Amino acid sequence: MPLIPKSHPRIKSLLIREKLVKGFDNGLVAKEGLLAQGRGEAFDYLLGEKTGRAAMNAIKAAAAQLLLAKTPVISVNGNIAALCPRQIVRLSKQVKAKLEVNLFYADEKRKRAIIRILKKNGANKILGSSASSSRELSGIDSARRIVDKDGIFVADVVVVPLEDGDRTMALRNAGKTVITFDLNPLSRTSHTADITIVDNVTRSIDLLISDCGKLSEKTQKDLQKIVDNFDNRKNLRDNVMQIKNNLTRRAKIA
Ligand code: PTJ
Repeated sequence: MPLIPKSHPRIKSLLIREKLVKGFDNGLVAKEGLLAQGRGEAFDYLLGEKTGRAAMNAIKAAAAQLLLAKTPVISVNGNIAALCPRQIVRLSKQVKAKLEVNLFYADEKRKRAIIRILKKNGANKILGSSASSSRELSGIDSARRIVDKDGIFVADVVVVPLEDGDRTMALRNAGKTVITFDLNPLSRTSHTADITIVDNVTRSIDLLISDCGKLSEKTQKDLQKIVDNFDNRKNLRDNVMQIKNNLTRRAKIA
């Protein structure tokens, strides 16, 4: 008998949680990563556990921005490696983005496990493990400041899923365009990034891959128009309204 019956009404959420627990057991996820997942789950619940219109708009803008990028990099942490390694590798190939492992809770053993899982899912080269090519981002004290000279250090666009506010700010200050996935529309990261996808990364990563495919035939001018028409502040407000409307509806039926 499986521990989580298929008939459970919250099966999807419980299976995502299982991925994190398995990722922790396999040395990919930091202990704190389990807590981050819990925080994300709470916001996901308030958002209605679906990809809303605001998130769809952010996904489209992110796809356009990635297709316009010259030197894009996807930053991979423990939670992402556990939740969606196959999709992250697929996205990197689709938009020719480099992959770089960058951890908040620095741990060489965990970094090696993350590199292994990315390779198992088809990645050829993963940056972030060579001491000789490391450089420091200024403006942050955490281990996230250590980046690769051929990756995040020279990137024009950086995708930082489940990020902390300090590095998002440091990346912005270094002149980079930042795309993030963050279920919390109130977080510092959400407000500091150029494009914030307020959605569970496990849902929106496939939609981002799909939008990158759909937009790949567009001209640079058309792609730039999509990016220019996107307003992150407004999009975050729309996400907060989505939560407010959900709560209002629930308050009526509670
Ligand atoms: O592997 P490491 O050492 O780099 O550490 C990674 C974590 C995630 C532990 C680290 O970056 C961290 O402490 O993150 P936070 O600040 O706890 O979480 C970042 C944001 O991610 C929070 O606002 C959460 O709501 C959000 N979040 C959590 N799970 C998801 C999520 N957003 C989208 N999809 C999720 N599945």
